[in-house]
Amino acid sequence: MIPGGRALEQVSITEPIPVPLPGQRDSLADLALFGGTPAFADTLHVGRPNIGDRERLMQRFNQMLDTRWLSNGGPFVREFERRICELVGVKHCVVMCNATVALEIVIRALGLKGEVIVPSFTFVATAHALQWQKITPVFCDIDPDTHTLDPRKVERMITPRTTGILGVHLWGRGCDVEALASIARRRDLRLLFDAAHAFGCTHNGRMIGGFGDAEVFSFHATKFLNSFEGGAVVTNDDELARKIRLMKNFGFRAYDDVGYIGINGKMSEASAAMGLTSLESMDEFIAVNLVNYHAYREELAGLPGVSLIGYDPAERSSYQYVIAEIDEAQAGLSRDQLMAVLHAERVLARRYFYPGAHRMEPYRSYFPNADLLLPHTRRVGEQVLSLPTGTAVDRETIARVCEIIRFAIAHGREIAARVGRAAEVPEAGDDATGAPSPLDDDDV
Ligand code: T4K
Repeated sequence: MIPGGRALEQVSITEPIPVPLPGQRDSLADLALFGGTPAFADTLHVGRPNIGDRERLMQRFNQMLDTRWLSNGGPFVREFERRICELVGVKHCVVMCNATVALEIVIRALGLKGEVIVPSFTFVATAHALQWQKITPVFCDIDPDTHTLDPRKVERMITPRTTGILGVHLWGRGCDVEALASIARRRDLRLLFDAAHAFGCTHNGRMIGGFGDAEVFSFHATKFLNSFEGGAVVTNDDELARKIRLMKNFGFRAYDDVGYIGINGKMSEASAAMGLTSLESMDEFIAVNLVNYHAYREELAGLPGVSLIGYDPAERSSYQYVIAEIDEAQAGLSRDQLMAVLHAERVLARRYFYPGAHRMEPYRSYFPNADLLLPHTRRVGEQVLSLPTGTAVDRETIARVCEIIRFAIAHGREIAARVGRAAEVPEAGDDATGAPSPLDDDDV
């Protein structure tokens, strides 16, 4: 229950149920990695969806079925777009089936081609949205403190083929928007932001969504505010919004009249119903995330080699990610070794965004030497660990997760010596997910 808030979905019995670690934790044998009983009976995931008012959602579903309006810009889609415009303070919002397609469409609508400068330290969809259209993602290093594009390095990556900059507001913290806007202005480039992590967040007091030529949100199930699958382009550019609206609907200008090539990027009414219902609980989701974030801070305070990324209290944030950075020299064990410990205990902490898009195919083959220009991407990618939060995680669960982390750090060097560097991260149980299937398409 959130202080002062409406009751959210109770954690169901299928959610992780903590069971006590057996015995004293001063023995390494108590760790599941070395044969002990896992701390959790069921896997604890990063990215468990937040579910708002279930009754209200069912009402909307019934209304949708009664009216038989299921897609193609129905009333829930229009209302969702209106509510996002109000919240973000932008003129236009076009909701879509997911953020990846939204990125692809806005990239095309902006006329980007040739090369676009983008961080490698992001979810691979950011790069794919370019490469899918045969635009070269030019991977630029990040600022190690903010984890977002380093504008000084962006400037150095510009070539005569560059048409745009695609910044990513990671973890809900804005990029250096002002510096990137100044570069884009001076060098006559388009400026676009992947704001998949930044819905409801501010940068220098202004809502993220109104920067650059356009910004793209994600409402994927794992985002703090979800529409099952979903995304949105927000912009203050009338002409761009008009174009995007047509492009996401096959290019139809009117019945039987197609103006140019388009695709099916539409959001369904069911998704919009979920999005609207989630919006109504947004403040509660954020309140839970904030409580969780502070609980992690408190539990991990003073631990050598473990720091949580911070948020400026003057900014609004969704606090949807709890990101720990593990400094091996101080912690005694590496991020991957700590993750192996956690996974064995069924805490499925994630290495977002390891190893960096440039070390995934096809980019690894296209740019085999990109690593040389991305030292901070590499280091941060090897240190960052995303910890479970959201409404499926309570204070007691966080205390137990942190207890494992504290124990692992206290025995860092011993664990490291036993596990070794090449240790495989064990599967977190039969419900573990996320192993991508190998690429079989070398066409893009
Ligand atoms: N740009 C950025 C910066 C992004 O982070 C993303 C998406 C995008 C663009 C593209 O947005 P979309 O096109 O997706 O709208 C997940 C999400 O699939 C992805 O949307 C998200 N970023 C990324 C950060 O995380 P994985 O590979 O971690 O997914 P997966 O299946 O491992 O799920 C994460 C955890 O959540 C799992 O441990 C299980 C749990 N889960 C997941 C789902 C879907 C649930 O408990 N219930 C669920 O329904 O990518």
